[in-house]
Amino acid sequence: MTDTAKSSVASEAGPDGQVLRDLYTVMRRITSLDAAIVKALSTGTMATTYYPVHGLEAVCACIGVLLSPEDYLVSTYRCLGDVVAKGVSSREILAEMNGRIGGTSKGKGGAMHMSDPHQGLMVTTGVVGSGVPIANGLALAAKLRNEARATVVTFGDGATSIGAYHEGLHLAALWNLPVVFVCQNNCWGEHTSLSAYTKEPDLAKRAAAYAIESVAVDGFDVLATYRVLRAAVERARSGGGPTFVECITYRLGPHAFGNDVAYMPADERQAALDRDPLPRFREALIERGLADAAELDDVDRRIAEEVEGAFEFARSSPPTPEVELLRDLFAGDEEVLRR
Ligand SMILES: Cc1ncc(C[n+]2csc(CCOP(=O)(O)OP(=O)(O)O)c2C)c(N)n1
Ligand SMILES: [Mg+2]
Repeated sequence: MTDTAKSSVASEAGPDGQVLRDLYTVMRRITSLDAAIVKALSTGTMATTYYPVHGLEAVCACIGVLLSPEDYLVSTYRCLGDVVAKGVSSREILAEMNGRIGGTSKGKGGAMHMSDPHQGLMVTTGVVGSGVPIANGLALAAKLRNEARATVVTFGDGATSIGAYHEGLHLAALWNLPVVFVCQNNCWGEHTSLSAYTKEPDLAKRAAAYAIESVAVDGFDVLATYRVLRAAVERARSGGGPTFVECITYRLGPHAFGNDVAYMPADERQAALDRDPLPRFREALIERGLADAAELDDVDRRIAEEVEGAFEFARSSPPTPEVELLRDLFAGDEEVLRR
């Protein structure tokens, strides 16, 4: 573990013990599910397009622990961590990814289009950058209704070169919207590195040009990320307006399941793997006496069982029947179907 990681656990009055345990639990749930999905795809027991999330778990867990079901979240195709963190059950996630009726959208959305409005998970979208204006709309609605809820939108570093993103930041600043823009900077847009596709890789600096409070944080450092995101969510809830948070991480796997990683500099990737957020967090918690190994092993065991049970559930949930294809498309569609 690096000194930076140690000091961020040791210094400053951080979150209490329960929050630390919650962060660990959510991170473990994300990484276990991600690894189990990759294994199921590798062995052919599951078939879907999948964008692995290893490397994002600390950022996602912080968002999840900070938000309540009343707060909104808008995410992308690389959404597993966000969806888990927002409280959607592993069972429903896997059923959705497998096209089963027991999924969050009755199996009709699939891996890239998960939503669960009851948990505040409003949209996940495959269109890069499109979550930003959607989040603005949700935040504007909350503002007009005087609701103290925050809207968080996550997107990749590549999205910061999309037009809708810039229009969205501009408008959010102008209207002082209660939204938190969380850039999950994994240093890659598909197979192109951040430094190769933009002249200004300091994404927080670019966002600040819209007169938005902007901050960059090490997204592998759980507690630093938690502190920054907590301030941003509180600012949104209390009418302080939007915040841009650049969480600097690294994509520890391929862009999509099945892609190779040969184009990624091996030493750069290895250096990132050496900073793998969950093992470092676990070590820091134990070293600082904030949790003991047996307690964390229990969490790991419980989650391993949960993930296994979720696969069972997904397998036993019936495939989505054809009659469902025309349902849930438009408001009042039940009536249309009866005609
Ligand atoms: C508007 C649009 N343009 C192009 C694509 C194709 N595409 C899919 S993923 C991706 C990379 C986006 O990179 P980034 O925003 O950094 O997200 P990451 O995949 O790294 O999480 C691209 C270009 C798309 N889905 N939508
Ligand atoms: Mg990226």
